[in-house]
Amino acid sequence: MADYRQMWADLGMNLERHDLLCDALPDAYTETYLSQKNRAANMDYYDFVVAEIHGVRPAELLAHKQQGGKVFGTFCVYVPDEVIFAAGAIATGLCGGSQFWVPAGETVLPANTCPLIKASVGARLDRTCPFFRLADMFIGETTCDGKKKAWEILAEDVPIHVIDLPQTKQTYAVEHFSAEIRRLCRLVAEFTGNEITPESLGESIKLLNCKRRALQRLYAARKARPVPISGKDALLITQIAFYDDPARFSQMTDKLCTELEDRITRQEGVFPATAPRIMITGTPMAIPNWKIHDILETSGAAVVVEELCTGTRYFEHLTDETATTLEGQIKALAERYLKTNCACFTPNQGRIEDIFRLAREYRVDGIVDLNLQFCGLYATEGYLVRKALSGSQIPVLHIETDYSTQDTEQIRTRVQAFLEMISSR
Ligand code: BJ8
Repeated sequence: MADYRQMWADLGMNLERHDLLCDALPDAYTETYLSQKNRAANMDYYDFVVAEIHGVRPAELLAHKQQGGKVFGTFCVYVPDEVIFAAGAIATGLCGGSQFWVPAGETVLPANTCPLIKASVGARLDRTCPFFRLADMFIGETTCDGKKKAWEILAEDVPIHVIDLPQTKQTYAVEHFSAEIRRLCRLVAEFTGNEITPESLGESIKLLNCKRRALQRLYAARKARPVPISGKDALLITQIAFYDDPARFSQMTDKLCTELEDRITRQEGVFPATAPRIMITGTPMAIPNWKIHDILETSGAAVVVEELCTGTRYFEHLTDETATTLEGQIKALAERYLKTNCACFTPNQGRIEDIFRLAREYRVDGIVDLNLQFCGLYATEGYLVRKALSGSQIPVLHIETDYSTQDTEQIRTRVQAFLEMISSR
């Protein structure tokens, strides 16, 4: 990575601790990613993004701020980034996926909080992530109890706006969420000093739809047998989508997809065509959480789809682009976002239908039902998911884990037994 120490110091980061974090990443990335065989050549863009993870993009955000622009940090796929971009600001995902930040999170949160929340709060308090320093305002949401309370703690340190997400799919939820998007429009316009117009919102709706279409194309390539890209690489691309420049990301991902489609024509895969095809469903995997994909794929499986927020929930639905008034666009956004099926909704039958549909579309041989430790929402909904799947022919493995590596070998043993069982069917 080029020398960004002055930028990090100016952002008030703890450079000594940050060095420790930077020291660990190259080895972990080489071992997990660069050691993969037969990767697509166009993965070099994403390798570059990771190599420069605390440099290039933060420097772009800083340049935007120096020209008077604002940066908003977000934590959930229900936050309508369109509103932020429509005001000439930049949205960047902030969810923490590293064990490195968990201890700092635990200084203010109960230890039995999910690692995603602990790492997200810890990344801010630890002062070792430039994205958490650069964001002028954080946007939270009322999805789970742990997050709701975490916003109050973060608010002691950084301005935060909380979106009240309805947790029902009843028709009145669209009205409620539309009101919340309207409230966000007012706040963002006031904070940036830039009016949101039907033209600017229309443009940002197209911009983010374009990013979602690129991800849809990427995932469509994963339906092929043999699969032309590893699950690990696809996960990385989705993680990067949360904070890269959306137009550049779409362009680079389309370029990669062209290569993948050529591979499909040549029947060229990263794994043998006989590798068991696995879907992962459950809690999101924020960068750099690659643990379960790595265990599965170094044990002989091919992860072909993720029913996760770092997966299909992020991009499957597009926003209707035809509305020409702010009211029409806000309603279109509310309708689009409420199609996402997070376990914080009740009932959440749509997620189970998604799992069955994705299993068919991606021709999966087995499902890993993944839960981040202490996520009560997904752990509880897991009962309903497994019960629904028990009536199907698809084997399911339930895994509960955190960000540490302590249980890696134990999980590997269970994964190997699961894959053997699938192969012997
Ligand atoms: S839409 S999954 S990104 S809330 S894992 S913090 S739910 S205790 S991340 Fe999520 Fe939005 Fe839902 Fe997706 Fe809470 Fe569970 Fe932790 Fe979670």
